[in-house]
Amino acid sequence: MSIKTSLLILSLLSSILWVTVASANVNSEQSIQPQTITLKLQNMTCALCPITIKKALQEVEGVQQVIVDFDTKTAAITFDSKKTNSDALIKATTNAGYPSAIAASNVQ
Ligand SMILES: [Cu+2]
Repeated sequence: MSIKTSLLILSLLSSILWVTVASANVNSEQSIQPQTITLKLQNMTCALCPITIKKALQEVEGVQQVIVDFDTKTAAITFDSKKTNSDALIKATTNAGYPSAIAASNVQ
């Protein structure tokens, strides 16, 4: 086998490897879709409570969207699962005076 042929084989092998790694990256990025959870909140008593809760949640890094519903006493939160998690969100509402628990989640 000539040096030229071995080099060709080597570069072919490395490009195959590169493609494999690249497609693996695409797969893992697809699995990092924004996550959404719904928290059931305690202590919501007045119209200002949702504002306080929303502020507390928005201060958590990675939180993208917060929708607090006073009637159902829930907060729907969209967040980057690489930056935060449900535990941190529950902690944020609890620290603000509103203990919460997960009511629904798309997190597997
Ligand atoms: Cu209130």
